[in-house]
Amino acid sequence: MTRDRASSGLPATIALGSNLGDREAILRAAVGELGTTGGIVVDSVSSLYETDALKPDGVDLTAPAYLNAVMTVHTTLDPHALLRVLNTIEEAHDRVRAERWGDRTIDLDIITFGGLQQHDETLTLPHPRAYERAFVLAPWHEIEPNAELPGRGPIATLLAATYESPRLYSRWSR
Ligand code: A4P
Ligand code: MG
Repeated sequence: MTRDRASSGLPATIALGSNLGDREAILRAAVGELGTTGGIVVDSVSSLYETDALKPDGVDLTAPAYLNAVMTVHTTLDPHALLRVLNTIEEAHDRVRAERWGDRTIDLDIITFGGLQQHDETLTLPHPRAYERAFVLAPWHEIEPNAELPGRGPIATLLAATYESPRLYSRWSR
């Protein structure tokens, strides 16, 4: 897929997270794998940020810290096909689903897909919890400061309302 052909697709925002294994190597590999997938062109990748693990009961400082990042792409895939690609990459990196928000080698979420707002049993767009998560909003803001989350507004405003402070871990370099 050439850049021109995929650029005729829709923009999407993808969040990456890892708190098990060689977190940085896993996230860098996943970005590479997405970039070589037909129908996807990577536009931009944020720095890596280290963030405290958020569990259903709140921040868990005893759990391994996450590395989080956000990337923007253009894709000619439909949203469910993009989710299947993300799930395949997660499985290739030994993602185990044992508990909700459990520790994981990798999590790949679709944050936005064009301006779509939709919900079915496998996919909710935009991601329903992105609006309140500094570990999504801070890296996204780094690469797209004027972005808006459909139905929620400017991400700069949303980020200012969060309490956590993601720590810059390493800049992205290809
Ligand atoms: N699904 C629905 N919508 C989407 C979407 N937009 N993108 C479905 C991706 N998946 C979507 O996800 C559960 C189901 O969500 C999937 O079957 C998919 O069809 P999962 O990856 O299997 O499990 P999960 O990630 O544990 O569930 P959940 O509720 O999506 O978790 P979240 O909200 O993504 O939170 N703390 C830090 N510091 N950093 C993190 O990155 N991530 C989580 C996961 C918790 N705490 C964290 C972090
Ligand atoms: Mg997920």
